[in-house]
Amino acid sequence: MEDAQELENLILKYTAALKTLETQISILLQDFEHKYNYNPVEHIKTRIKSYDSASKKLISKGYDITIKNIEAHIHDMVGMRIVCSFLSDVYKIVEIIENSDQITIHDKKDYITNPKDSGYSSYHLLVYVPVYLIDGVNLVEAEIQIRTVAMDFWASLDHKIAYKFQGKIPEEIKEDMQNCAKDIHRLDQKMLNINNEMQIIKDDQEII
Ligand code: 0O2
Repeated sequence: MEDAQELENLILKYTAALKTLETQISILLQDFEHKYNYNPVEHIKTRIKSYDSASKKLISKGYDITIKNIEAHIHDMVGMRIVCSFLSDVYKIVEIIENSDQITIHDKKDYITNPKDSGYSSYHLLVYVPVYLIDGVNLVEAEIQIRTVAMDFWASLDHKIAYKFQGKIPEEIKEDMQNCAKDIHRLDQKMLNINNEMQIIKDDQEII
């Protein structure tokens, strides 16, 4: 019973953290769009990790399933995914969040410069979100994944094809997925270059 109460308290904290993060990010992005007349974001998804998924992750990390272990060892209970248009937008968004006084970054994982062995590519920020409850301020961990639409396409399909599979994945399938990830990276570079070229053309032809 005590555990059920503890879990409810934790979920309340995570829900509050997610709402706070959504508000903070949305204000930062609105301000950016207003100042630079440019919206780097295609879409944003948020979620609180389910108890089942957190339990599986604890087991895979070698921990017992307890509320304390969820708090201590699952760093992405609160998750936000920002999907943007171009490669350069990923770094723009990282910079916007880095410059925000309200969100404290405690770790960064640049899986774009250094993709994971699977081919997975994305930029992760691990942040603390301040949540004000009646007993005071709590710093709640959250993970922000920032990636292009192309990276999101690969990651979403990989989630279904291979990532969650608990058996042995044949080497040729792993290689196929890595090659798809390389193709995705090439496409991202190409689309960025095309956009940069078009930007020059648009600037030249801008009617004053
Ligand atoms: P789900 O179901 O997407 O939430 P650590 O933070 O170091 O304790 P963690 O959390 O494994 O350990 O860190 P990591 O490796 O940075 O991965 C965090 C999340 O990135 C994963 O969360 C996935 O969402 C995503 N991810 C990482 N590697 C891959 C991959 O190879 N393929 C895909 N599709 N996604 C990946 P979860 O909880 O594992 O999964």
